[in-house]
Amino acid sequence: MKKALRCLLLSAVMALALGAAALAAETDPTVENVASGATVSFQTGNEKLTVSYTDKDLAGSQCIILMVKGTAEDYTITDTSILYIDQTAADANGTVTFDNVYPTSVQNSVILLGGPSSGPVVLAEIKVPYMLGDTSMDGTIAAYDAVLLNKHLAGIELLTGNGASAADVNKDGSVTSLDAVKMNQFLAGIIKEF
Ligand SMILES: [Ca+2]
Repeated sequence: MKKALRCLLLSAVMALALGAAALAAETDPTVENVASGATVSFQTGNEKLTVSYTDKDLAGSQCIILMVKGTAEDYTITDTSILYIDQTAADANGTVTFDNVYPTSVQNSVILLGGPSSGPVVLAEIKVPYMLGDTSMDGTIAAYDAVLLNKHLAGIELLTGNGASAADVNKDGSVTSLDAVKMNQFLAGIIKEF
C-alpha cells in the first residue's frame, strides 16, 4: 500500500514536471471569419469584445446581437445555445455597436446580428483553442477525458499541447492529482464549471 502510494506520488511529481512545459499553449479566444461591414475586436486589457456592423438599411432600427454555440455553418438558436444577447439601435448611418460582448469558454461560437427585416447575419466566429477538461479535444467533457487525465498522471500516456492545457482544470499551471479530483467532481455534477 505504501509502495503504491509512493509510485502514485512519483508519477504525480513527474507529470507535474512534464506538464509545466506543456502548458504554454495559447489560451485566448480568437476572432475568425469576420463579415464584410463588421469589426470585432478585443478590448484592451480584458476578454470582452467590441462588435460593430454597418448596413445603411439598418439606420435607426433596433438590432439584436446574439452569441450562440456552434460554427457559421452549424448553429441553432435555442435556450441552451445562446451565450450572450443584447439589443440596441443603429445610428443614422446604419452603424450598430455593442460593447462588452463576452466570449465564454465554449470552444466554438458565432456572433449573429438580427435586424428588423432580414434573418440573422453571421458577423464573426469565436474559437477557443481548447476547453478546460476536454483533454481529448473533441468538444465535449466526458468520462474519457478523465481517463486520459489519469493516464497522464500515471505516466502511461502523456498529454501534450492543448490536451495538456485542457487537463489543468484548476488553472494553477500544472497537471496534478488535484486536477483529477476536480475533474471527477465535475463529472459527478458536484461542480458545474472549472
Ligand atoms: Ca492544475
